[in-house]
Amino acid sequence: MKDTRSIDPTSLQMLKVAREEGLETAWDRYLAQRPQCGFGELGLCCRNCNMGPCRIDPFGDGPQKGVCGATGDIVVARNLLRMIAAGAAAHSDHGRDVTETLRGVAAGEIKDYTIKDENKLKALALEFGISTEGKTVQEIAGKLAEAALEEFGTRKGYLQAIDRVPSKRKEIWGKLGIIPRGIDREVVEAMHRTHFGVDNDPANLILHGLRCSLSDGWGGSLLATELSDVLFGTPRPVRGRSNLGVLSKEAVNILVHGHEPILSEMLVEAAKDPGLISAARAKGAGGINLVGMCCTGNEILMRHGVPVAGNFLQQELAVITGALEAVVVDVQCIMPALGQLAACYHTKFISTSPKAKFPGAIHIPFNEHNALETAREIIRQAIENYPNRDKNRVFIPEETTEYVAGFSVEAILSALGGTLTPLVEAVKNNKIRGIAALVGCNNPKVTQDYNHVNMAKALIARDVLVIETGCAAIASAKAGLLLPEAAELAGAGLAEVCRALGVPPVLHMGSCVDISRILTVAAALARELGVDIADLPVAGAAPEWMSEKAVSIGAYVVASGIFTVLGTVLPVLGSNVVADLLTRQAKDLVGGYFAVETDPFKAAELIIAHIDAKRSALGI
Ligand code: CUV
Ligand code: SF4
Repeated sequence: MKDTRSIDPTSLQMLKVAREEGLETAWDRYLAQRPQCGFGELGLCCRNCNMGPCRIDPFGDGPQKGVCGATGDIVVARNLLRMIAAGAAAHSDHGRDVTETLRGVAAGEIKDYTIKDENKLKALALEFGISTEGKTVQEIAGKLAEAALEEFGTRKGYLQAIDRVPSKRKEIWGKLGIIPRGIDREVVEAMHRTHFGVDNDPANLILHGLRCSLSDGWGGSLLATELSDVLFGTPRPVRGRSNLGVLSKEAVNILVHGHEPILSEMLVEAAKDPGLISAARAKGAGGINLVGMCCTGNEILMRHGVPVAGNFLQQELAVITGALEAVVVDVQCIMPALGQLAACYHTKFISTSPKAKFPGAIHIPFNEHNALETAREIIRQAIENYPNRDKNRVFIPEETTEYVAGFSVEAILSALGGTLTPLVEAVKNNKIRGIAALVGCNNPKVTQDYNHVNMAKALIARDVLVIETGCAAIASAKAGLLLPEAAELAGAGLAEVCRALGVPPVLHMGSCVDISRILTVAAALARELGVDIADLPVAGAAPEWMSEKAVSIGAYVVASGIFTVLGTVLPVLGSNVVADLLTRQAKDLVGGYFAVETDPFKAAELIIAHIDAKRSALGI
């Protein structure tokens, strides 16, 4: 029987090994959870106070109200707002850590990082109204970091990057009262409103959800991206290799998994240390092989072309190769299962963030102040561990696929010769039909990568330029869609543009926080055309999403005016009111709205229909 858990050949091979070895993975645990709780699936279960837990009967036979009188609509809306708040908090706290690092570097307290992109620093300073004249780079960085930290609790009443959007968009947000006032504030208010006995109006709750998500997209995530570029360099097109085959039989394999480039950048640096490389050789290894996974993988593949071992559902599979000396993690998307699994091998599972500890992990606290030394220590431990590798238990799949990544906004502009005009022209004359942003995770509810890859292929074949981030982009890397040669899979118009520019039809724009790059491009395109973001032939999709961060992303993309297709069902179907708000009324309120479509081919059709409608409304 065909194994439908993944379309990735390496995943399928590793799942076989897992079965032979009697090891469980997320797929097994997912099966064990089935059937999953119907109340939870519909969003109808509430634990917000201790008169509960309460659940609302979706069939109308059982209770229709919680102990407090909350209806299904209220419960669903509150639960959704909490998901958005958690997602926004995760992205924004990442943004805060990057901002704090910039502040420390500027103050001379943090010595292991430098400022790699002075131009970007100055451009951002200008945006924040900081004069650069007569100031040193350190001084500008200090002022910018202060201004950025201020965004988290700003009293000026709106976030700086809101100025990037066309005025029409700002008006829409203003009228609805959803201009985010401060990053932390919106998350705190979401928690307040969902506390017992506060906001019990579904529409009011959802509107605040949009505001909270905007503080992520145009706030926390945006700062994470922009200030990471300042500190670590703005990505440029770079070639690398992807999939589990990037693990080496001979070298010390270190997998870095999680999200913040603060850790991964230093590991990249330390892995080049000649002293450590000879230490690895002294242990009989061929060298040090640092590889990435998930979004931290995206961060270092965007900036350094570091090999990426896989996306979300491959984290356990990487351990099962038996070839990992260490899995090093910081925050987000790290399965707690890794501890027990690593213990079945010689693999050391190393946690580094005070915010994220795991059973079975060795904790090596990483902070910006002793970053390089800690990174070296982590690599040393991995090297020490190399002789413990049981060569008889090593199985590394052979497949690797090359990718070209690194498409920051700046890189796209420079590929276009400095302005967006050629892109706008290509859209106007229908060589490019429109643009679709495919983002988000893997989820064992979906055959791994099946939705990502098939949607991307279906879209490029119809001349839709696809831009990607996160695990979606890694799926495309593995499928060979991030290569300029993939232009042959594109429609004639898109293929012509790709060949002329030497770019792939699917552009990798980075990690999940880098969806802020996508927002920036969308805003700039709208300005160039003199229209609102909602008028653009542009759509979004999260074909295999699983995390609360993805919910926040979906919400800010929709709130920014962009139609978005979800490939797994959002837990809101227990409320017609909330479902209708998200999939219909949102269109009139903010221009963007959600659709749910689990079939990637049908999802692509939805996007194409949307793009075509927007084209004819623009008269192009
Ligand atoms: Ni942040 S959020 S599984 S790593 S994209 Fe990948 Fe991306 Fe989802 Fe996580
Ligand atoms: Fe039940 Fe209302 Fe308490 Fe929720 S807030 S647990 S619905 S009583």
